[in-house]
Amino acid sequence: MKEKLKLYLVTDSKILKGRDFYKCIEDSLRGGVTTVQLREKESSGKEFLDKAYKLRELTKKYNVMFIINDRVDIAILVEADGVHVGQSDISPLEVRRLIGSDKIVGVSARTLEEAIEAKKNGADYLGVGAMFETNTKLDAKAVSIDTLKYINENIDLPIVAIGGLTLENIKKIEECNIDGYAIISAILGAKDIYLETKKWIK
Ligand code: TZP
Ligand code: MG
Repeated sequence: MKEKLKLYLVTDSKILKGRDFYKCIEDSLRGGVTTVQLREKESSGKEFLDKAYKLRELTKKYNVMFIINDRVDIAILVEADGVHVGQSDISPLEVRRLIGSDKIVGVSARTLEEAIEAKKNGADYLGVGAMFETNTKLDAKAVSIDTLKYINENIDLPIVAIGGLTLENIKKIEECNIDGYAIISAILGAKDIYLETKKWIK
């Protein structure tokens, strides 16, 4: 599980500026991302389901974990590996009741209290952020590096950091010893997604 969280790509087709969605995601898979989360805030249900079926196939081909943001129904339909929910979404407990004990539930947390609650409610991993300034999620609230470290030291769950991560600024959070980096723009905004992903893997 920890291995699979190392380089966690979150999708947002807006960042692709018209480039082909599947080609871009496949470039990142060839480059070595270890998880793909389908997160398309502007897709209709129909578009989201279509993308989910196609990414399920692609992630299988590359033996990569496939997580769906929010839409438990779609995760069940396409047999995704799991679901990721935030603090204002349905509780991890309810997600678990729907998707079953063999699937993965990821939860966003910004404080130790939220992290403790998420673990109590059956979370398998946590996403913590936004660590740095981001233009991708406009309502993202900042989390300090000290808080990331504090959560990681006090919670026995794998943790991925998210929010404005770049190859430069991740040096600032290396000391926190977390399990992975979750990224949108630093990979999907790159001109050559394949080469950029390889740089992250390195
Ligand atoms: N949650 C907190 S920040 C964020 C999400 C989904 C956006 C991350 O995108 P980027 O482009 O890597 O900053
Ligand atoms: Mg959500």
